[in-house]
Amino acid sequence: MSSEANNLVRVMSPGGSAVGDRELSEREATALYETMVLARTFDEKAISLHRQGRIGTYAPMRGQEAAQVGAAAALADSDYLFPTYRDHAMYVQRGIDLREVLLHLLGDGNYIDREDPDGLTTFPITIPIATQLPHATGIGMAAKLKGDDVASLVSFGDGATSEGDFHEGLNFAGVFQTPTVFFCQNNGYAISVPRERQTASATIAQKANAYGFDGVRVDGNDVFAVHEVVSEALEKAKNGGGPTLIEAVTYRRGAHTTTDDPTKYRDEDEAADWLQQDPLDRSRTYLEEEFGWGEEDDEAVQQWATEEVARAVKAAEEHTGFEPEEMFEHAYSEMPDHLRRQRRQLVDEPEVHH
Ligand SMILES: Cc1ncc(C[n+]2csc(CCOP(=O)(O)OP(=O)(O)O)c2C)c(N)n1
Ligand SMILES: [Mg+2]
Repeated sequence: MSSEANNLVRVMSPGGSAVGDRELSEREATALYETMVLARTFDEKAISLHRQGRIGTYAPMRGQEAAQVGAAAALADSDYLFPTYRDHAMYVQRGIDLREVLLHLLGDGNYIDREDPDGLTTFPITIPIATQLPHATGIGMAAKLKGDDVASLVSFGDGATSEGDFHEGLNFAGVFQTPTVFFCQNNGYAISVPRERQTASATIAQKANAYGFDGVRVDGNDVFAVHEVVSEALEKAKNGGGPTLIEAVTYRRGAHTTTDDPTKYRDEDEAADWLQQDPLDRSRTYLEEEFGWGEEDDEAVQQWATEEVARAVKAAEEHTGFEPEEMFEHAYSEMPDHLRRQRRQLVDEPEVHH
């Protein structure tokens, strides 16, 4: 069965720039674009900081800004977000200080608000693939039992759909109708493995059929379309309609991480084709046509983004407060004995353990 023949799979705006049923205001549309510019500026800076040896390995998101910003912008502050190691644009949209994101890349911290860890709604990144899916289902289940008017959104890649945790997360969500949005960024690759080698399914969205809920396939380089379908899925989840699987079709323009070389396994023409679908170019064209957006507007946004990123880098590099024993915090409400012991050893004998 092809994706188009599957009536649970809806293809939004292939190649176009649909805004969906509800028109976004000029302010809303511009804000999405501005956030994408900030995210890309951060991405470029992070790559050069890695090249200079100032941060550790970094996973670039160039090309995926629309998917990440569009999805995160649809969330209410009280909704839960479970991102991956590539989702820095989601953090940007969520209003997490870029200094905090950089501190993590410097080896200090995990974006958890130290003042208010109990108020956590934006979770730290997960590097083990797909482990965050059952978490998002579980927290959705808890919200449902408590009667809270919130949903959870979990982001993951095409490669994550081959993991057992993907099945467990979606199966449980379908059976218990949890208010969870499964947001897959199909960026064409899992490191060097192309999407065609990942699954024999025609689409990722159609996998939702097997779990008894809706799958939606959306143009992941159209920030407005992504925002629209994620908003609909969140609304449905909060109204008791259960989970949705969204496949945002996009492309990882850069390397898997700063330690990867995609020229070893990827065709240059393919990347050139996707360049025509650049999410920033597309939404800028929309702003130009709809709202008379001009070159000066764009320069002002770029300047703001450059300054914001420079401020964050300076603040992060000035930070000297790293306490190694903090790695034991935030995992348990009551720290288990074995961790208490390890923490004490680290504090008492730093010369042995640091
Ligand atoms: C459980 C687990 N297995 C393997 C890895 C190694 N690994 C890191 S990234 C990655 C590919 C993931 O691809 P995808 O889900 O498509 O996400 P993308 O990197 O494209 O954003 C793999 C296999 C891992 N981190 N965790
Ligand atoms: Mg991928």
